[in-house]
Amino acid sequence: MGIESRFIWMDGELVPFDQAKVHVLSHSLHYGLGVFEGIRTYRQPGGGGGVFKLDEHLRRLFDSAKMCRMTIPFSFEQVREACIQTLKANEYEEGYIRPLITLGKGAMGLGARNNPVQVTVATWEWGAYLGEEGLRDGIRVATSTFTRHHVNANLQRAKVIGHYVNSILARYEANDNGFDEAIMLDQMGWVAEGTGENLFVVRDGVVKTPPVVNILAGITRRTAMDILRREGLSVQEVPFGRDALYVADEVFLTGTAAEITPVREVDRREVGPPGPLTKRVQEVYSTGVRGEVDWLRPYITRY
Ligand code: PPE
Repeated sequence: MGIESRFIWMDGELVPFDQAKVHVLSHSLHYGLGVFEGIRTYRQPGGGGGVFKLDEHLRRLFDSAKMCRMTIPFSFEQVREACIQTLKANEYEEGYIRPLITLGKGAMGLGARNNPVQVTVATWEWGAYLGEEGLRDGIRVATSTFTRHHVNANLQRAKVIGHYVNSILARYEANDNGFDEAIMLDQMGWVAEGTGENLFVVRDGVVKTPPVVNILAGITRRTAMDILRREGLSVQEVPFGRDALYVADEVFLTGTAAEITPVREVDRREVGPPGPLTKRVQEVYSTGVRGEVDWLRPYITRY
């Protein structure tokens, strides 16, 4: 398993993997303005692949670009078709799709805005983001010394390349200290999200998740909330501090790459093995994305 594939879609055509190159003077490479998505496709009953929530992800991609004043030179339909075409060309039934919008070469400097906007769609096979063991038994996390972006320092709702420097610093720190993942707190100390995941906490049957003010509006987060609601549980979107994690019955992370990852320890306080609600969400999610849950089936684009 690796990120190699046969083809990558670039600006309207499939090009062989080794030829999918950009110029070193591409604006995005220097300053981090660019937007992207992460989408997963799963094997469906009877064979063939199915992309989960493709339109939701592409809507967020176009929204992210709009917020960054980037005009994508292809229609929604064309980018949608590019995703399917790339999956088919690479013959993936299970995989990860990475649409990427970048600013190419031309002018330099922060005021440059007329460089060509480039669109790339790559696909690769991606296993458990935080490890198979983590997915099964839960991961160990630590709150980060790096603060999540202030709401007015970035566009948290947008999935911007440059935002991820903050995430990478936190992730490296957590890993260097022996933890699997970092939990980011905002400038007030409220729990925001993981470096690439949203977060849920359960105590006495009450489920809470931070509100979408300074976090990415996760598509898996929304799915997890829908699953819980269908189980008769309401999810409170309220701010809480790290103390809520220390006394939680269950904590789990959600993300396209991470799917539903249980957390078994926070800052050396034991949360315990994956609990019943976490396991239920995990089960409905992993079977649902594979076409086995009626109400989730409309969110799957088969190809
Ligand atoms: N918060 C952040 C900061 C984030 O990057 C992601 C996705 C989420 C929340 C969850 O969003 P959603 O995928 O819509 O449920 N992170 C993507 C990138 C991971 C990477 O390392 O690359 C992903 O999961 O695809």
